[in-house]
Amino acid sequence: MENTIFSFRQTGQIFRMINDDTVVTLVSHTHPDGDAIGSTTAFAQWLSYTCHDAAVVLPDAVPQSLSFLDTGFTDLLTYDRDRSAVESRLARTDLLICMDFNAFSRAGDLCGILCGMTCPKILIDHHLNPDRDSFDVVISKTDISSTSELTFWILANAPGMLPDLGNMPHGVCEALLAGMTTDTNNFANSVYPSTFAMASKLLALGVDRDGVLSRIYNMYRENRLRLMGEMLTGMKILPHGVACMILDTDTMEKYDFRDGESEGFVNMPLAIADVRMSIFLKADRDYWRVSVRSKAGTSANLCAKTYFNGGGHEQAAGGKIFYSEAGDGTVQSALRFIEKATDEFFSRI
Ligand SMILES: [Mn+2]
Repeated sequence: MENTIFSFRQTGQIFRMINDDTVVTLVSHTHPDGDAIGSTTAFAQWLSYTCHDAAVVLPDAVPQSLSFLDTGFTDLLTYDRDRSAVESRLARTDLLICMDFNAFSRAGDLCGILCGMTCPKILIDHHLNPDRDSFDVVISKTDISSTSELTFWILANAPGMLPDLGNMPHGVCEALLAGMTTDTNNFANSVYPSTFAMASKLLALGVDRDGVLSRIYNMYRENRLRLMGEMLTGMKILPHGVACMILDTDTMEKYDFRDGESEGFVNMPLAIADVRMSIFLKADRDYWRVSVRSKAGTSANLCAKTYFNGGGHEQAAGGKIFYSEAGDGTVQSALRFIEKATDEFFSRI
C-alpha cells in the first residue's frame, strides 16, 4: 500500500541528524495557534516515543482553548512564563527544529537566543519566503494545508514507522489532525488532495475526529460569543469591499478577554458577498496585531507585506501597525489608517 504522497529527500537527513543522545528542541512562533502547537508537540511526541530527548519551546503561553494539545507527554516550556527553564533547555540543545514560521523574527523575544545558537537548525514550514540562509536543512512547502500536514508526511517516512503507519502514536495522530483542522478552518481553506489523504489515513488509524472537533470548537467561554457579537455589530465596511473589525483594550477588559478567544473572527466577514478582504485588529503593547483574510483573486499576503509590516499566505496573512504609524493608538486613527492603506492597495492593482 502506498502510504506517502510526499517524500522529502531531506527527511532522511533530518533523522540522521538525530542520534541516541541528541537533545532536540522544537520551537514555534509567537501567539502559537493550533498548527504551531499541533506540529511541534506531535513531532516531539514521536521523538520521545522513539526514545529521544525532545521538548517544545514556545515564545508565549498556549491559549486555554488549545491547552488540550499540551498532553504532558513531552515538556512544553513557554518563554513568557519560564525564562530560565527555556534558556537552560536551549543552552543544552544539540538540534533546533523550527516549525510553522519562516524566520527567527517570528519567534518574538526568543529571536535573539535562536539567532545566536550554533547547533544545527532545521526549518519545517509552509509560509512564503523562508529565510533559508539561517537553517542547515529546510523543508518548505507552500502548497500544503499546514505544518501539521507537512509533519504528517515527514513522520510517514520516518525510520521505524511501519508502512501502514500503525505505530504512529495516538497522541501524534490527534495533534496533527487538530493542527491541520485549525489551519484549514475545518477544511474550508488551503485544502489539497494530500490533506484529505492525510485525514483519511488518520481516521483509518482510529483517531477520534469528533472528539478533536469538539475540543477545538465547542469548549469556548460564553464571553467569546458575546464578544463576537459586539465585534460583528461594530464591523465597518470600507470601500473596495474591505471589512474591518477592531478589538481595543477597553473591549478586551469588558469581556475579560483571554488569549486565543478572537481566533477565527477575521474569517467571518468573508461570508458577506461583497466583501473581498477582511481585516481584524487587536490591541497589543505598542501596536495593533493585524490579521488579514481575502477571497481568491485578492492577495492578503501582498496587502500585509506592503502596509502592515507582515505577510503570510496568499489568502491568510498577518502583521503589525505600530500606534505611531497610525497617528495614535485610538480606534478612529486605526480605521483611518486601514481605509487609506486598502484604498491605495485596491487602486494600484
Ligand atoms: Mn500554519
